[in-house]
Amino acid sequence: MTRDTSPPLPPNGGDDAAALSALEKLGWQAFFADQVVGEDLEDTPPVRVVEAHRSGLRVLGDGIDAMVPPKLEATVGDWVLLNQVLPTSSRVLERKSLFKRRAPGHDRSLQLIASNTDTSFIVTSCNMDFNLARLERYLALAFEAGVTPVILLTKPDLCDDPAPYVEQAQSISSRVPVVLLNAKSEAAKTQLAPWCKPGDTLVFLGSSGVGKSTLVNALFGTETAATAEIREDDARGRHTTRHRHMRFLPNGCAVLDTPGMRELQMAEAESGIADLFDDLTELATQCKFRNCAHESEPGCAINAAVKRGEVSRDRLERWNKLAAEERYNTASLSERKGSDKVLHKTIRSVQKRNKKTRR
Ligand SMILES: Nc1nc2c(ncn2[C@@H]2O[C@H](COP(=O)(O)OP(=O)(O)O)[C@@H](O)[C@H]2O)c(=O)[nH]1
Ligand SMILES: [Mg+2]
Ligand SMILES: [Zn+2]
Repeated sequence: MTRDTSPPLPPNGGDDAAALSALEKLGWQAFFADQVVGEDLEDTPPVRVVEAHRSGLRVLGDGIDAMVPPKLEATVGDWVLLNQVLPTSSRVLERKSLFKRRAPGHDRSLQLIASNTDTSFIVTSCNMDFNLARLERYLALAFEAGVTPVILLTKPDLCDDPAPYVEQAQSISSRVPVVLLNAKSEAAKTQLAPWCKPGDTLVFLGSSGVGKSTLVNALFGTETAATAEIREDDARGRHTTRHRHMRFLPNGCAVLDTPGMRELQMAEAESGIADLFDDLTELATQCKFRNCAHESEPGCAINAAVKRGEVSRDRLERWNKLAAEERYNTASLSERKGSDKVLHKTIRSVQKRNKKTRR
């Protein structure tokens, strides 16, 4: 594994940095300070999780740089009151936001991706990576997390006409800004500046190869984040992002780079999906049947809107699919947590319905 050993904090001395305390430079805010009383601060100093590895979590605080064994239920971005005697018993402070997905594979557990982020950059390129359904997945999870999403469209310089990509991305939701940017250009840093506020935490999400690390490097004006272009010393392979890694701009803005996620399964994201597809959620309240599946039921307000050309059938199908997957995964998660007969029944009925609607 490639380990970036560069110091994540900017050196002292910059104008911005000088005014901030060590914790503020890591993104410490009143929201977290309010959860801590005086004695806590002395016995269990606050630290932030800045890296997640299989072997554990790297935490940073005022004069602290330590590894905590992976047993602690925390993720990158979390603020933790570090129990220096028994690190795995440290207290994780309440989160401002949490980006999570269903873990890949058959484990049926949740994977925590990033916490306490303010803005999530959903990165895709003006090429084959661009996929509306996948963007909608990221956006639903971001809405669920309580994080402001922004779509970043990279590699406009490698495509004949980026306009159709921009149009499609803009069609997803009027509430999600779309920024077209060449990640390798000087302009990239300026284009992202509106979101790089002191104390805020940004996360870059998206498939492998879309330019997340290149954008992180653009923000820092350095080449410290591993991008696919750079060869590893031992020439074993390409130098790409292998783990989630948070670094800090001189103004106290935290930036989290992540490796590409191949699978992005919905779980516990019902309100995020409802939020992203708020027009359809609203229309559904006018369907004749409360449990309308918006397929071939009589009196379906959504299908009527599709017939009138007001709603795209593809979008309706993507929403139905996402919502069904969410229900299934959430039910099986709850089942895993505590076996419950009602939930068994829900899972079976969703499975049955999925079978019926599979074409
Ligand atoms: N021409 C061009 N190349 C880009 C752009 N964004 C990223 N790249 C290149 O795409 C490759 C993958 O970028 P990287 O940042 O490692 O992607 P990541 O996997 O998302 O972190 C690198 O060779 C970058 O130089 C862009 O906007 N334009
Ligand atoms: Mg990367
Ligand atoms: Zn309906």
